[in-house]
Amino acid sequence: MSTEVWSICFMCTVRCPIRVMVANDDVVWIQGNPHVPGIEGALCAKGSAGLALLHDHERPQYPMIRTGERGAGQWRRAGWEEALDYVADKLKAIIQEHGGHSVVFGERTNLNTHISKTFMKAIGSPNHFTHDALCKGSVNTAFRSLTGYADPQVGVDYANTRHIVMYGRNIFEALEIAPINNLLKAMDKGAKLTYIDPRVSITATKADRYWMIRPGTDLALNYALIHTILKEKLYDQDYVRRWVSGLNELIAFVEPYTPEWAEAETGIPAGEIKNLAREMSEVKPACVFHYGYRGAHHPNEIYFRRSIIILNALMGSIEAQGGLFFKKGAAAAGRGDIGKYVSQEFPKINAPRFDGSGAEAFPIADSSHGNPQMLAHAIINEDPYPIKALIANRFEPLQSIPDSAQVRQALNKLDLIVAVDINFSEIAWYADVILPESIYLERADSIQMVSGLKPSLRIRKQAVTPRYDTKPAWLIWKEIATRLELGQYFPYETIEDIWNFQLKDMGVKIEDFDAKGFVSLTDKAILWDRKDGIKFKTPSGKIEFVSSLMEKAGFPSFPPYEPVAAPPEGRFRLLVGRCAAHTHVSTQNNLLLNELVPENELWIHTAAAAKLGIKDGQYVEVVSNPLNTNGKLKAKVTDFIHPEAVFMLHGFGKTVPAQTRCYLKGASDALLQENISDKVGGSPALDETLVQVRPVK
Ligand SMILES: Nc1nc2c(c(=O)[nH]1)N[C@H]1C(S)=C(S)[C@@H](COP(=O)(O)OP(=O)(O)OC[C@H]3O[C@@H](n4cnc5c(=O)[nH]c(N)nc54)[C@H](O)[C@@H]3O)O[C@H]1N2
Ligand SMILES: Nc1nc2c(c(=O)[nH]1)N[C@H]1C(S)=C(S)[C@@H](COP(=O)(O)OP(=O)(O)OC[C@H]3O[C@@H](n4cnc5c(=O)[nH]c(N)nc54)[C@H](O)[C@@H]3O)O[C@H]1N2
Ligand code: SF4
Ligand SMILES: [Mo]
Repeated sequence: MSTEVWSICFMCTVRCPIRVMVANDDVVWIQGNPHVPGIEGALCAKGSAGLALLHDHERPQYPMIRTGERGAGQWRRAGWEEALDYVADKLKAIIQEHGGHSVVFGERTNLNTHISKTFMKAIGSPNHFTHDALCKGSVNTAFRSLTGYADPQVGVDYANTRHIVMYGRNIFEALEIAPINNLLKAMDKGAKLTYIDPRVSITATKADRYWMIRPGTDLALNYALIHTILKEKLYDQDYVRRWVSGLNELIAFVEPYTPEWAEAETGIPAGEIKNLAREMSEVKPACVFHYGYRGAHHPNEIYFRRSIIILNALMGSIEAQGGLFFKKGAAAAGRGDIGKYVSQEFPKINAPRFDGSGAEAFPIADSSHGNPQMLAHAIINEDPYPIKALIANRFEPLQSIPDSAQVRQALNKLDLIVAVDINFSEIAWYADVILPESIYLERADSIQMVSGLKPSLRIRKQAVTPRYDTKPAWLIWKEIATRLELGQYFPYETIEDIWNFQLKDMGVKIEDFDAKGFVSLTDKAILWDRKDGIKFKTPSGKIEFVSSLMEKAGFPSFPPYEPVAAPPEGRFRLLVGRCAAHTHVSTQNNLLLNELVPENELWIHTAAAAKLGIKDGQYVEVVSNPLNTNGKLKAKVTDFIHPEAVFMLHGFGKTVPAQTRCYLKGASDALLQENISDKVGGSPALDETLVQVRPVK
């Protein structure tokens, strides 16, 4: 007999709701939550491989304290009391001597982020950062510059769209279950997909129209689309009149950017560009120019993402059925807010952030997330002050921040590195202390508020007893804080205490989750009235084509387009991305997923490979500059990539021997990438580095 436990998958960050079947304290089956629209029982390969993670012996099984050199892999087993005392004693000394701000805490946003942030506020540090800037910081800034909302507050109505345009949004590989199911249903009903990427991804193969664009030139394409839409009056005139400011400035700006001009820059025929503009106009406002998820390709990213949002505004598709919508939260459903410990009163923190977020380096980037790409610079140069400790919780600075050799060198200057992880990641192996977290199937976490057209709450309950001597992170932070005499900010003992605190103003009880694993806060989709009710949060209350946020900070809304030069002979633009079988840097050692995709390959165009004497399947070496020579990986010689580019999957080239299945397999993109940022939007440009490729004899 098995029992049903409602939970939330965490094999990747999408957090699909799941139904876990448990027998004899073991997981026997995982599927998507059948009651949740869009999920309907479905799970991806990574979600199914949660079983292999649970039973994996190659993950940290107890707290460990380093005994040898950093990264040398010499450890001693510690009990929890000893390991937590060790961390607390070191932190106490560091905070006393250098102040709370000398401690930096990096994490991938998760259900307990409100508790991690509480920990940092309690110790007096402004330096909590998330992965967001590395992911979609420029999309965030672009949205704020136009609408006053950040990108997580915006969603796509895939189910009702009639035409969706995706720029490198490789949704069928870099996947999210509900959006894909909804998009496929819409496509069955006749919705069109236009896909633009220098590489023929799986999404390209499913599209109605595919354009192999010259890398880095999407902005030129969009200016030409806008030019056509304005010239042929293809836009939603009522919507634009009511909701947009700055149309005249846009008209004047795009005047020179004709489709013929864009053809030369992008390689896409002018007639095709005009056709797309007309087709989108025919189905407006039920159409989407997708703003992207992992947004940071090139340094002009902010203007590219703004141009996408401007196209949606012209189509009237912002807050429209089949278009984009603003996600509604508890308040819109007439409920009180979900409780967050971080909303307590804390002593004031006067120190600036370590990463220039919201300050000189990145004046308009979202400082609630920070800019982790500044970590190495800040440590090495003690700019703006010395940093002494890093806590990495579910975050991998040694694979997720460009130029990882520099990051590794910088981290070695620290007095303390603590890793809270479920894997022997590169950062765990380089840390002074590993505090192993129980995996998602072994722990319960804070309740998730899911904003959307129909806001709801979801729950992760504990499915099974931890296989090893591990703990949930929400308990780890409380335990360390208590040792620092800051326990008053963590007024809970159990997960039920946390849940009750979160739900106290919502009119929802824990039992309400029992039947379906989620609680809907409303029956009806909440869309604002397009005539008069859209609540844009810009100073003007409109979509600001000329952005007050940007102009105030001294950034022009419409700088002239800067042409993208082709790489010099013998060099290629290094593009990176994901595959359906892996999550970023987390799953390469998973028994099942490793079998599906054991290493990464280098996609290279047939003609370029021939010139270099490289054959399909042969090992090559990729070099970005003399310092960052990387490991070898196999060449995939193909016509399905633009000749100016090469491509590799992110997350390989790992150097931790304890992960035997992925040890030294493939190459690491982070080692090759230069740390070049979009200074306005806030994200590092992950596809900007130029590399050379050599056959390995
Ligand atoms: N399986 C799986 N799914 C995931 C994730 C995962 O790790 N694994 N992670 C999730 C997360 S956090 C994110 S951010 C999303 C990422 O979702 P995506 O951004 O859709 O995914 P990537 O794989 O990064 O794809 C980037 C694509 O952009 C293309 N590209 C590069 N340069 C250019 C250019 O100049 N123009 C255009 N048009 N295209 C370009 C690349 O060739 C590549 O195909 O995926 C999410 N879903
Ligand atoms: N070079 C390069 N850098 C990139 C990208 C790229 O394509 N190339 N992509 C960018 C993008 S889009 C993103 S979203 C970020 C993602 O960057 P990260 O957040 O660093 O990557 P993840 O693979 O999601 O996971 C990070 C760590 O979390 C651990 N982990 C997984 N589950 C748990 C858990 O339940 N508890 C704890 N405590 N730890 C856990 C994993 O073992 C791993 O060490 O990287 C960005 N940086
Ligand atoms: S997309 Fe897959 S791995 Fe990610 S949460 Fe959903 S089921 Fe899990
Ligand atoms: Mo991401």
